[in-house]
Amino acid sequence: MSSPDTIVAIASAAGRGAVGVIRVSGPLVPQIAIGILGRLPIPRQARFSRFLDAQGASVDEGLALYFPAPASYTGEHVLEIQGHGGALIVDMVLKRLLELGCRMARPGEFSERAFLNGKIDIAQAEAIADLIDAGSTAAARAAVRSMQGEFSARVADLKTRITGLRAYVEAAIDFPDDEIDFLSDTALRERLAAVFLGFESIATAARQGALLREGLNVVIAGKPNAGKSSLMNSLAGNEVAIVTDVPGTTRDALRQQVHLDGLPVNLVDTAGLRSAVDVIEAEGVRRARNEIARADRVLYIVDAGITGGNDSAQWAAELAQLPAGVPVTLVFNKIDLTGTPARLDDTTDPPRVFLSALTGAGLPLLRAHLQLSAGYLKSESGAFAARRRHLDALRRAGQHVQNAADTLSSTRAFELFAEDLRLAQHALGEITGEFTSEDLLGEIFGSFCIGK
Ligand SMILES: Nc1nc2c(ncn2[C@@H]2O[C@H](COP(=O)(O)OP(=O)(O)OP(=O)(O)O)[C@@H](O)[C@H]2O)c(=O)[nH]1
Ligand SMILES: [Mg+2]
Repeated sequence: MSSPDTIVAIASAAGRGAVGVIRVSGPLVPQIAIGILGRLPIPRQARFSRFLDAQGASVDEGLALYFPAPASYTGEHVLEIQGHGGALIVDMVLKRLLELGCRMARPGEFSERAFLNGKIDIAQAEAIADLIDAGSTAAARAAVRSMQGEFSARVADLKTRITGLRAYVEAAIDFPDDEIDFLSDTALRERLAAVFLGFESIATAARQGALLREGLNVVIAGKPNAGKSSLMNSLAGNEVAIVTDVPGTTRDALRQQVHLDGLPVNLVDTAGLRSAVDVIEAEGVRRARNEIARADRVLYIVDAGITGGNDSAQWAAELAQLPAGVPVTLVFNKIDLTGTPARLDDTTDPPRVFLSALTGAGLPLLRAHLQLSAGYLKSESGAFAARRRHLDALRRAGQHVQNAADTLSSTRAFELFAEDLRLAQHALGEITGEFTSEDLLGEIFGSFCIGK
């Protein structure tokens, strides 16, 4: 295998700053350090140095830090140079480093090398990016937990338990004469129960983390004039959307993020659904339908001032028009006109909320309902910075374990049981990156900032 390139990137933010940080990683680092500093710094000690050009004249001066492999972020030799933060001066130092044999790093390439050298797993790498992008303190705390490997350790623990279960059953397959009756085997059932329990607790924490990271996408939809924009404004706490009594006021999909006790909710107000009167509105309705199809939850607004909330014939037909599989909450708005009290009924399908966007009555009920239906726990203790990719892998792994359990109780086909467990392990391995495609790696690291 050929040795990797030595890569360089500006690690501090672009533009003017007090300090400009440049990072170099790769096999050429020792000779590059001598080239630019005149000597190799003592490992892991900050040293004041001049940064020299090809003629030996100072370009800038500052601190230099040398981390010999493998005790560095990337696992390779790393040199970090901290000079003055002017755009031009940082660029001059960078040019010198390129002359000395580095090439510019791609986004996330330092972290990718850390992954390839076994310093971090994929879930940790993703958490680093999530930490940098965190939009709230709760999300940042969840990212730190994942970055420090708590999420990966829990996944690994689950995998170990499944391995144990597999070994237990495979031993029985190898010795068929021993006639073990698995159905009455309490040790086996206890192991299986422990695996299910492990899935449950990790999935709760991961779902929580994904919610903190990505937020809940809530689309407000319904007939023109139902009060969608009014609801958007009262949830957002300011006049984001234009409200008029003219049906068809909203055309574009309007976005606003709000936080419900730390839960980020991405609200989308949409054009009223009807046969549009002109091409602009028709485009608005098309966009509204697109948003609805992608929503985590649709708030379908019905004007209770017209229907009183009782005319189910009307909105039942409208609901049937929505794409199947998107969770819906029916919101009866304008209860100030009907005199009905604010109310939440989540025993019905879909659940119903009676409120007034105008007076604000019932809004706390709607907020609580959104948190609850998303599975959000107000205390974010133990959440991981999970992504949908992780939730998806957890769900598939859990399904395989469920299949395995079903097989065991119905057919006693141990080979199938063991195979399902193997598939579960494989799905879990996708989270930490044991089984990853080039494409996935490109996608994950490509979204990093340069220099990370
Ligand atoms: N009395 C009362 N009027 C409301 C309430 N909510 C909205 N309205 C009124 O209903 C009319 C339509 O409100 P909008 O919020 O613009 O309705 P919309 O669903 O966004 O309408 P389009 O954008 O045209 O689809 C306005 O005159 C609002 O003032 C409410 O809770 N009570
Ligand atoms: Mg509107």
